[in-house]
Amino acid sequence: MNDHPFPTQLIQELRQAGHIAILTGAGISAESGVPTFRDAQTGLWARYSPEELATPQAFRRNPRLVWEWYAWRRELVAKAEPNPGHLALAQLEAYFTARNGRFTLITQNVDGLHQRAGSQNVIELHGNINRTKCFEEEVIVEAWPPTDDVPPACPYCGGYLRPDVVWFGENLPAAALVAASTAAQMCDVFLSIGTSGLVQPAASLPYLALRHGAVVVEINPDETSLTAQATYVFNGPAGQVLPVLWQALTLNS
Ligand code: BJW
Repeated sequence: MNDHPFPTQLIQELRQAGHIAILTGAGISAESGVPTFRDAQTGLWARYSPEELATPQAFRRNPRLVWEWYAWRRELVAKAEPNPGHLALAQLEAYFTARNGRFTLITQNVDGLHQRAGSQNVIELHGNINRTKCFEEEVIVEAWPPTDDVPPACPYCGGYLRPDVVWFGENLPAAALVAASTAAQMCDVFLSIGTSGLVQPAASLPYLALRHGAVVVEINPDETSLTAQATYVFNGPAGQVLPVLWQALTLNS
């Protein structure tokens, strides 16, 4: 008898997989204290929705407001620690790569917590909040002279600086999107973890995997549009489900 909640068939499919692809969203960082996007926001930012702040139009309209929203989030992320869900994914990567399997971790998150947990092969679809670029020329800017200007000015062209993240209406980094789509098409098992599946093109990746014959697993306490189509669904927080999945996988293997 199993002392874990996972079907034996799923454990076998995972053990036999040559390539595992994972898509994560804000839900995996929720247990680290990083608020998700579509939950009510708190405090100073309760009046705004991400759709009103995470666009180039919002930045043009009020660059100070948008810069300060990201400065607040950058601080929050700096204080956050990877949780057992992030750590279990890093362990899974080590487990599969040690067996010559391929493991592709695709994240929509900009918080860098997967890398801090030890994950090596991370595709960041929506950029990283800890990098800064020029709003005008899009070049990455590592440092700028101390200033009271908010946002600070680009030291090369004088334009505004902005976070190196992907806003609504902007293209995703081309190489990241190609790598993510290829992984979705090539993998044997695809895990969709902690994402509402509302934002394209990331939301299409599990369906691409399904169309190419992969086993698709969803881990999320809430239902999403993927739930009805996923091969296996685990309704629970990633920080609880993933460590148990890792244990089940490595038991007697
Ligand atoms: C837990 C949990 C726990 C809670 N454990 N789970 C096709 C059709 C319609 C529209 C479009 C389309 N193609 C493109 C678009 C336009 C647009 C789009 O998708 N709009 C939709 C809103 C309809 N997409 C774009 O503009 C993209 N660009 C693009 O496609 O360029 C070409 C193009 C442009 C225009 C037209 C056509 C083509 C860019 C998208 C950029 C998204 N950027 C953001 C902000 C990043 C920077 C920042 O962080 O500020 O990315 S928006 C925000 O949403 C962020 C996230 O990565 C993304 C996804 O959110 P996520 O991760 O799913 O979070 P939530 O909060 O929604 O869900 C959390 C989930 O966790 C929930 O389900 C909870 O239940 C769960 N959960 N606790 C596990 N403990």
